[in-house]
Amino acid sequence: MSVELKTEDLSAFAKDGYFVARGFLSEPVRAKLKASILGDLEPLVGPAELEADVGYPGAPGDRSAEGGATPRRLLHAFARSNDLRALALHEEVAQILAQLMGSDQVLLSQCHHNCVMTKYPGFSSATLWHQDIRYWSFDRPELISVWYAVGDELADNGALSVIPGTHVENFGRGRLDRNLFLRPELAENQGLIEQAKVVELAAGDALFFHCRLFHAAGRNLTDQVKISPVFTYHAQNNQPIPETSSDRLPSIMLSNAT
Ligand SMILES: O=C(O)CCC(=O)C(=O)O
Repeated sequence: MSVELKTEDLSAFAKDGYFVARGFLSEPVRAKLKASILGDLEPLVGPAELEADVGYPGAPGDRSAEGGATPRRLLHAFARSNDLRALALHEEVAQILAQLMGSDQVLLSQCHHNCVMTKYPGFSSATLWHQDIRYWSFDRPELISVWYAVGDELADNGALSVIPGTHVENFGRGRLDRNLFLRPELAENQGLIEQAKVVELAAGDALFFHCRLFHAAGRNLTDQVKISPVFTYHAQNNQPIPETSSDRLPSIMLSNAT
């Protein structure tokens, strides 16, 4: 059955750079996914990135510090399990992306995101304001990521915040620091950050967001781990630039995008 995006979701995505598909995963699918991901976390099945590796605010100083073994991302999500593979290739996602991209040939990138983001109590870090496209190299900066809430995502466990509309604005290089995060000390950036909204998600929701949308997230201050699979997609007519990090692995064509 073909999914028709609601007009308000299409307009929200065009105007704000994101929209949330509420209750996207059924309870049995969500529960099975959670069990499969937890199985890869305890004990940790690599490849994985640790909090100590990213060095974001709040992360342990290095792998030998207290909490130094805390995972931050389970990498290569698509290749990890049948549950994650089915999620990455989800037929309804393909149909929604086809409408958002105006193309019925949609591909999953294996090079970007394609991971399960984790936020552990105690040793998680915050992510500063950034656009995902900053390190990605494609013909056009027009990729879309889908972020799934396996459990509830609220401000106190590190839910994403976004600055609506930033996916269509241009930002001079001077507004960003050496790692291409927004420089919070600049008055013009402060005005922008004041417009931020927390995107609260309930377990099973899916957030679709543009690769130029500025977003950030806080630490997990609760006592439960937060786990969020994230996949990124591009249209067939928007290819990775050869020999860049975006071209390390082949993209996977989704079927049933129409
Ligand atoms: O969960 C977070 O801290 C945000 C992660 C994020 O935005 C990213 O890795 O691009």
